[in-house]
This record gives sequence, C-alpha cells and structure tokens, in this order.
Amino acid sequence: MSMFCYQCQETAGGKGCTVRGVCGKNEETAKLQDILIYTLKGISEIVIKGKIDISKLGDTNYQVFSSLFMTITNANFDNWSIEKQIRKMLSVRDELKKSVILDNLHDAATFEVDSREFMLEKAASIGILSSTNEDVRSLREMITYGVKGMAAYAEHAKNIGKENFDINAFIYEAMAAMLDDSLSVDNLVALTLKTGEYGVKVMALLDEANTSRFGNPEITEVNIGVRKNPAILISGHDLTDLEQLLEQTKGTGVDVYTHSEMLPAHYYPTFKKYDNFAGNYGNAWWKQVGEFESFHGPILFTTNCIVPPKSEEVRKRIFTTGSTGFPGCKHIEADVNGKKDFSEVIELAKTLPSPEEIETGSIVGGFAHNQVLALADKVVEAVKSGAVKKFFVMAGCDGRMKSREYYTNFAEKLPKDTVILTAGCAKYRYNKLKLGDINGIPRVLDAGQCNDSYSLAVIALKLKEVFGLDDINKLPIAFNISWYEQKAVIVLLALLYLGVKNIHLGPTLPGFLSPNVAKVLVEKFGIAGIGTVDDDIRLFMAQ
Ligand code: SF4
Ligand code: SF3
Repeated sequence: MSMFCYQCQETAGGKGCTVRGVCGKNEETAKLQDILIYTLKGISEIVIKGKIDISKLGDTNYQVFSSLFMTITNANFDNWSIEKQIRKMLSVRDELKKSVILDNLHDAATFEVDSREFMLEKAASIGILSSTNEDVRSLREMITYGVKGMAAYAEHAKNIGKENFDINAFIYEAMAAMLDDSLSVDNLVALTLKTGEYGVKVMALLDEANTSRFGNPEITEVNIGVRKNPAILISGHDLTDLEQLLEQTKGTGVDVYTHSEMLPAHYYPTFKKYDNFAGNYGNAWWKQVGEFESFHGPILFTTNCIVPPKSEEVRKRIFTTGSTGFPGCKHIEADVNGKKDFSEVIELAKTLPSPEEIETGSIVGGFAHNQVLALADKVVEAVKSGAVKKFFVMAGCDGRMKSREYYTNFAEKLPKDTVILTAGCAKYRYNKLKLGDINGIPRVLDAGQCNDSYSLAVIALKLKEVFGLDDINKLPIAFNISWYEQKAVIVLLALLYLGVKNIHLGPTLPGFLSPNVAKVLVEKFGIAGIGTVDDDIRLFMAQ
C-alpha cells in the first residue's frame, strides 16, 4: 500500500484510496498532507502542554487553519506548496518549543526531516493506519475531519477580521488529543460531540463575519445565462476574494461569474452594486471539467473543489489562491495586508472569448436565517394551516457518483406540500427543477454555502420556539443530508451536537466509520443511510 486516505465520500471502494486518490491526489501529495497534519498535532501538543496563550500567537493561528485547509479534499494538489507549508510549520513548532520547557514530547513535536525524500519516508509510519485500534482510528479521523472543516470556516471568518480564540483553542486541544493514546473510545466519543459544539460556534462566527461585512442575504434572482463580455469564473467559498476581484474588475469590461459554492454570493447586498457581477455559470464542482472548457475565460479557485484539469488549455486558465494549489497553475498570494493582485487574471480574460451559453434563465436563492425569519409569519401560518406538511433539510455536498441521482428523484417525488431547505453544493441536484411554490413560498429554499447550514439550524431553533416545543425533533423537519468532503463532517457533527436525531446520510456512509462507531451513531443519534426514494419518502412522512 503506497498511501492511505479515506476522508471523503468517494474513497475507493468505500474503504480507502491506497494507490491514487479517486480525486486525483497522488501518493506523494497524500503523504505530504499526512506529514503536515502530523506536524500540526506536534504543534498542538506543545501549545496544550506548554499552556501557551494562543491569543498571543498572531499569524500562527492563521497558518494552522491554512495548513488544515490545504489537506481538505480537492483543495491543494501542489506538492511544492504543501512541502513549503510543512517547512514553515516545522519552524513554527521549533520556535514554540523554545518558549516553554517540556519533556516527554511526542515524536510529532520533535521529528526532523530535511528533504522531501525524508518526509515521504517518515509518512509511511505516521499516517491514518498508524492508529492500530480501528475504533480509535475511526474516531480520531472523524474528529480530525471535523477540525479540518472548522479550520476552513475559521479561515474565512479571519479573512473578514473575525476570530474567536475559544475556537482556536479547541482546534489545538483536539489535534493534541489525536496523539494521546490514553484516551478511551468513550473519551473520543465525547470529544467528537465537543467538535460539533465548536462546529456550531465556528459557523455562527462565519455567519456573523459574512453578514456584518456583506449584509444579510436576501431573496435574489440569479442569472444563469451569459452576456457578451469577456469574463472570469470564480469558484470556492471565500467572499473576500470575490470582493477584491469585483473591485479590481470594475469598469474593465470584464464580467465575473460564480461557479458551484460561490453562487450564494449573489444573495448578499454588497455584491449587487457591481454591474459586472453577471451571474452563475454551471453547476456543482464535479461538472467543472466540461463547464470550464465552454466558459473560455480564466477561472479563479478560492477554495475547494478543484478537479485536475484534463487539458493544458484549461490548466493555463486556472489560477489558485488561499489554501488551494495545483501544479502548473499560477498561485496568487496575498500581501501582508491581505490584498491580492488579480491583474494577471483580468488581463488574460481580455484576450479570451466570452463564455459560451450552456443554460438560460434564472434561479432564486437567498433564504438565509434573516430572510426566512422576516417571512416567519407566512411560514408559521403555512404550517398551522397544513399547507406545508414537512420541511426537508437537504444540505451538504454534491459529487460524481451516479447514486446521487437519488437526491434529484427524491426532490421530484416529494409530496407537493413539502419544502426543501438547502445549503452547500448539494443544491445543484434540485435547484433547477420546476418544483413550484406553496402560497408564494418556493419549494426549494437555498440558504447559501455549506457553512450556511448554520442558517437552517437557526431557522429550526426559531420554529421550535414559535411552536413552543421542548425538542427540535418534534418539529415537522426531516434531515436528508448528502456529504462529500470534510466541511460536511463538521456540519453533521454540529447538527448532532444540536440534538438533531434520525439524520439520513448518503449517498454512502463514511468509509472512516468502523462498525462499532457506526453502531454508536445509529443507537445514540438514529443516523441512517439512504434506501430507495419511495421507501425513504414513506419513512420520513410517517415520522
Ligand atoms: Fe481518496 Fe477522497 Fe482521500 Fe481523494 S480525498 S484520496 S478521493 S479518500
Ligand atoms: Fe461542495 Fe466541494 Fe462540499 Fe461547501 S464545493 S460543499 S463538495
């Protein structure tokens, strides 16, 4: 076995990628990412054992977020930049060690590697499979993946100037705990729930950061057709990158379109002032292979999900920034003030043809908590009168697997008196269907990106209060979540922490769940996989 990774839903055979990632990640990238994670565990042990005041760590906290983010599925395939980050974090680690006197440190806090060959050799003994007990391994990885998602959201919030040291402290606590062999399975189950608690906190922080900077999302019709100007396509989740790109393209004659998880940016009032913010092009991340070809212009990745480009022509048009990277694609760094210079992207756009039309018309979104709560009377009335029988939270990720057609069929077959609440790129499986509305309430309400699943939780908690219920599970809301990468793991853990039971998770259960850990999730939380569309709808409607 040359590598081992089972962090995403598309892992080979549902068990683990051992030769090359289904995502395109090669052995060397996988091993370097393992070393980066190991280094972070070592740093975390020093921070925790040395009782270091993390509010004084400055950029180190941000570098920890970025390092974790670089290892998220489809974020970074560039070995050179991962190696550079390992070296940076090793020197951070060694500086931290000088500030405290500690003995009995774990190998993760002391190991040395001077060449890439050494790193790759070292990786063979410190990866996922070095935890030999399968239940401990399963829980450790579930926590680590939750922490990766948490770090991604914390990084976005920090880019807007919002930080919460309690969240940062938890990230160190959790990563240090991954080295602690004295922790029992029960301890790790408790830590998993605590990860969910901090998942809620980080999504609340990012929500606060986004809405205070860009305004509250509002109901918006988004153009999915094209205009005649040359254009740039921006993908990923980082709204500060979008803001800078819109500022720099203003008045240049170059339009900006969103792709995949950037679609919800259209719902924020701040971005509506840009005349060149033209619409959304295409669908979820995995459809980028064809869609990037027909777009013709440059593509800017602010975060995951990158699919390795098939042609040199497309690769030359891809730019990365933040935690993303792909070999052969130009990476745009921020200066010390966080400013990024996108002039090369803009100049390239001017030389390329305008996008080819693949769709026409528009879609509607912008149903984050503030907007939905502004319509609360209408929503409550619809439930009380029986016009709406049930809400279905169908948040999460989309992916390539054919079995995900389930979600389109499920949305189509749902009774007409039900409403779908969605967030994340999972929405592309049903956001263009003509599902109609109920007394003016559209049957698909899109709250935003995956992190805006927080909005769906806020809406549920508010409804619980309005209906005077003592348990969120007594609401007429069912949860049918689809997952792919690690941000969906933190969303799931956050929902579990909030007490949501009977979540259906698909299209397959995570490969990283050992049979015993899966049993705990089933017994304690009623988690289930998906079945057939008809059976599942019958089951959900009877609940
Ligand atoms: Fe495999 Fe997913 Fe890991 Fe890629 S991220 S190597 S597809 S498990
Ligand atoms: Fe999608 Fe990659 Fe998860 Fe933010 S863009 S939800 S998969």
